[in-house]
Amino acid sequence: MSLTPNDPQPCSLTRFLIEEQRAGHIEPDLRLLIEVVARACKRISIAVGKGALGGVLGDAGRPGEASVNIQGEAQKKLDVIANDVLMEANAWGGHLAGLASEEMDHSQPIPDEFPRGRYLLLFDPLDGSSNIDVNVSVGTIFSVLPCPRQGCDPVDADYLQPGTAQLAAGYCVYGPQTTLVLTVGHGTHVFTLDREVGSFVLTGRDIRIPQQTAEFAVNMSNQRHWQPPMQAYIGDLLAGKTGPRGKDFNMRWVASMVADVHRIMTRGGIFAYPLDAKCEAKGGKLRLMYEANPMAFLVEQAGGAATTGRQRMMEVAPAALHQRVPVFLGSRTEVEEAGRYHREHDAGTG
Ligand code: AHM
Ligand code: MG
Repeated sequence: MSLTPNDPQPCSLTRFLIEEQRAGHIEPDLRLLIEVVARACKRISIAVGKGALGGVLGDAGRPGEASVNIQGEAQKKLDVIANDVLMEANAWGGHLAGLASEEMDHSQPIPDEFPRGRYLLLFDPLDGSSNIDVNVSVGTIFSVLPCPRQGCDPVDADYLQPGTAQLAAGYCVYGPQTTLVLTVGHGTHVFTLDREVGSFVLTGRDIRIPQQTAEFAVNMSNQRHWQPPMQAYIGDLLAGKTGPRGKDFNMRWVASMVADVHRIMTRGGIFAYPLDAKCEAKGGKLRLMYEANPMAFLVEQAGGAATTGRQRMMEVAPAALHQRVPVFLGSRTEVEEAGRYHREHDAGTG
């Protein structure tokens, strides 16, 4: 076995994080936090992988009385399991001051019996859960913020920081492979779970999203509900080679944001969940704090862009924990192009 600095051993997540700490990119307690979240993701991956054999499929709640979260969405059993796994794993380590989840009405401070840390953790425990029962990829998304008031019980208002304040963000896709994608503000890195060893191994250092793309991801069934700039933008993509864009575009839509974003991380593309007549009153479909912002941080760190169509995502000033926003993210040129349609429409020149 080689112990030289250039040894070709696979780099585990643990080693990667220790090296990030030595490089001054993260504090030791942030390293611990990320390790704990990754460990929780391994447990969720095991639960997801058991499927029907684990009795984990289907709706939460009693038969005929589905349990509903703060978003008014029916919860799946695995939504609840994944939330419990993340809550339990993060309660006692001393690294967090509080946590907030898509599945919980309000944020929760760390219980009094445990030491308080300096960070706030936000997560969507199982994104794309409508796909669980049909064996399509789902995932966990998370975001880490500094706790602005040290030593006291953080409340929802303490979480209302723009995406630019994030110290770390990541997602874990539970698909054919379990893949963790992470940023601490120094590039975006991919780790694949070695199921035999039980450890995440670095398989993509500093990945880059291609600037150009000919692939888009959007729920086309909402087309008639979209606003004019989105109608115009997608209309021009669909027009293909003979249209104003002068090239053919392909469409891919998994309906699991983590899976759609992971494809874009891997080979480029644009993901859009715009405002439509159905979600306009709520401000959008996807949630800013634990879906859009962590994805925006990861995408920007990989050289891509993320906006609301009208504003850089990470500069949106949040007003509520479960706030929703329109989302455009992925290959930089294409996200900028979608923004141009919005600007020209708003200026009356589109
Ligand atoms: P969820 O967090 O309740 O699972 O909802 C988020 C999901 C995203 O993963 C996906 O992009 C979108 O909702 C799909 O919504 P729809 O199929 O309603 O268009
Ligand atoms: Mg979600």
